[in-house]
Amino acid sequence: MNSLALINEFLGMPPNASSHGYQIDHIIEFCHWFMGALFFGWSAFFILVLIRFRKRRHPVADHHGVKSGISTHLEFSVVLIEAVLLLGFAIPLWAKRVNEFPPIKDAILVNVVAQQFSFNYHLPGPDGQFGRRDVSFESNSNPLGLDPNDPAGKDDIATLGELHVPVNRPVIVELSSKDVIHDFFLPSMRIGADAIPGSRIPLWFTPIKTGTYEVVCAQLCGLGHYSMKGTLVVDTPEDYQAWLKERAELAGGAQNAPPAGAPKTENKPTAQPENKPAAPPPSPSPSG
Ligand SMILES: [Cu+2]
Repeated sequence: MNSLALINEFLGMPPNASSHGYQIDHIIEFCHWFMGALFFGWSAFFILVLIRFRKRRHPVADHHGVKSGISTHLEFSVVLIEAVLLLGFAIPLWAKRVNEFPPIKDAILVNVVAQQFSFNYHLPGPDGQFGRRDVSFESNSNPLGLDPNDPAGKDDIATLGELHVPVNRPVIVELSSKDVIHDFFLPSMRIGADAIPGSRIPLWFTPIKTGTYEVVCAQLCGLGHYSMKGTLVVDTPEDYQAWLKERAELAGGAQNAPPAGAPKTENKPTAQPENKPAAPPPSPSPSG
């Protein structure tokens, strides 16, 4: 990190830990310095105007104002430059990042299912196949709604609150929600997306540093929103295999039993959604 980038750290951004995060940090760093320059520029102009057009020097107002067209040309140029930046650079770069996914065979696939107020993680297990999920199977002991009759789901791994991924491998996440709009946000990975009920939203990132990182919900999703935090652990490949093995063993002996991830997570989910009405039903009130 160069010294110019210290402005991001000073303003509270956690250090980047993903392969694409440096590009995001550069643009944020540029914006911070640019906004700083604009702030000083406009402040100086404001002070200049206060002095130049003070009442003592101009006791009577001038009702004709500026005659030259220079401000119109300037404004038009600013609009043109901003349109080029947005349409020529920002949108194509964003589209590239959002549309071009890494090959699935190299990636770790995870389904993230958000609910009030925790994140469930669903991994395909050794067979590489996700088991079928259906809302009719959802219960406190089966928060993902895994179909117990689907053979592809027998070895699936389900955890709550804590996800492990190996370092230097792309992670492709498919995001969904069981109740309201949440947002799966990984500040250190410089990635996040809204989890919208009824939608499956893909996102991807490649962690490049081992460690333990915060996962937060970035949409105000209810009373327990503040507690909707999780952990992302980026492991070495060996540690990741050990974790997978441990989870697979737990899952193998735990069909129709409590979810594998429940006992060992750091954050405590406050409640399962079944027990917690999201909002009181609207009651008809007499009018007049
Ligand atoms: Cu949330």
